[in-house]
Amino acid sequence: MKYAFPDNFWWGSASSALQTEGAREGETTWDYWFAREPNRFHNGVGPQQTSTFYQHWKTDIQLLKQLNHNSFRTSISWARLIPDGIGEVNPEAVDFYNQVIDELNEQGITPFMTLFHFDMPMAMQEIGGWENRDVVEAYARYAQICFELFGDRVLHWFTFNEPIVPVEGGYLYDFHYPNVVDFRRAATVAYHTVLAHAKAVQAYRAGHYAGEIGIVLNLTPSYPRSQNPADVKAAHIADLMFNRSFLDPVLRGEYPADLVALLKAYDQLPACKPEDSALIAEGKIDLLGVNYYQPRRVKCRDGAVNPQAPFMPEWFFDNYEMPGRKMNPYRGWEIYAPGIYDILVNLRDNYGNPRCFISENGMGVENEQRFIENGQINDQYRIEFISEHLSWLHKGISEGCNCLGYHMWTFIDNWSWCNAYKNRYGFIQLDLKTQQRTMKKSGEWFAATALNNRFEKE
Ligand code: BGP
Repeated sequence: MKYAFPDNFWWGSASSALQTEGAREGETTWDYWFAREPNRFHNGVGPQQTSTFYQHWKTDIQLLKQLNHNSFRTSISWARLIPDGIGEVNPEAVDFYNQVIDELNEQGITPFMTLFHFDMPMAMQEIGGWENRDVVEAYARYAQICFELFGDRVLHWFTFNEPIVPVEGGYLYDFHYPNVVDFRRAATVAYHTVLAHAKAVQAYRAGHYAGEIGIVLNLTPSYPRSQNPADVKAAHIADLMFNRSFLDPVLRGEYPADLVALLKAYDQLPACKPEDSALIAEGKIDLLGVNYYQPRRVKCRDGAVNPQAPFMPEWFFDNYEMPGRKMNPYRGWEIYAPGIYDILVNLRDNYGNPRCFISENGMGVENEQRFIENGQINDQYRIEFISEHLSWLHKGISEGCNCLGYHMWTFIDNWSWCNAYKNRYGFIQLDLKTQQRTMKKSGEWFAATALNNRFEKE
């Protein structure tokens, strides 16, 4: 089968500031947490040990070129640009981002910029992070500064990357700082993130910049175990909590009524101000980035809830291990390529078919050295993973879905939060000690696919 993609389809990859750049003046929650609990990080490797993009940005952009990228997403580090979150702008950071943006543009690689990719300045966390509305204001100022500094040359902005993840990690499931387990605080963090997003969109519109603004969401389609109404209801609630809690505000300008009713019934709603709903309505986006890694499979709960246990999303469903599911054992995530199509169809049918693109998709694999042949990692599994997902994406486009591109996570193996360098995702292998970069087989495959704007698969 031949799969050809529309003209000007975006081929590229995504990364983030904290995961690639290396140390900076402004401390983030990650630096702070790592200094106190290094054991939380795989092999005790912290956010200082990255793929050194701060030093090697120029040659790394050459590698993007070799991969035939026409677009590339990274993020601006709030803590690098404004070390204490709210005060002076660091001129060295301005120079750095100017150089990166200019070089990308010169090389014909369209820069896509995220404003917040899990990297809260520690000074902002010290005053409560997203629980504090002052941090929402500080973020809005930071966003405005970025638009003013770089908005003439960056035409695709994203307010947040996967904003549900800091909510889950930091306030429900203990895999991000500040390691709180408290649903109401989690809901407050999510709510204030949506307000911060809307304020950034408002500022962008007010500035009449030339480009467009959106958000990147990790959408995990919720599949019920069966069509039994109890299973269907469980999947619906999981969808409300993990997808629609952000998807509806940014595309429809309001929260789903049944999500609000559910949280109200359990006394978990965050404090709202009367003017918030008008602001949220102004946060509607131009472009949606979809990160897709895995589906969510759920069933109704088998047992009763322990009334002493903290209120959790899992009060309403159990996770379901579907027999025969295909797993990525290293990351523990199911691989299910049709999910990408289901997401696009849902956007087409229920959200007015917004402009969107796949902003992350990928496969983290441990110990890839064992696949080295003649000095190169032969990651056939990654080529299969990508081509499977691309074939479903192609089907979505052929049925009218407004999907404009495909970005992989990621271009060079990078630091992955608590997993550090356990699982590798890159098109390019990184030797952490020597910082040597070597293209993997998948990099060559992707470069050819991007160049031809098509690929073939049996
Ligand atoms: C996404 C994040 C990325 C990246 C990727 C891989 O959720 O946007 O920052 O890290 O997942 O996941 P992980 O690093 O957890 O294996």
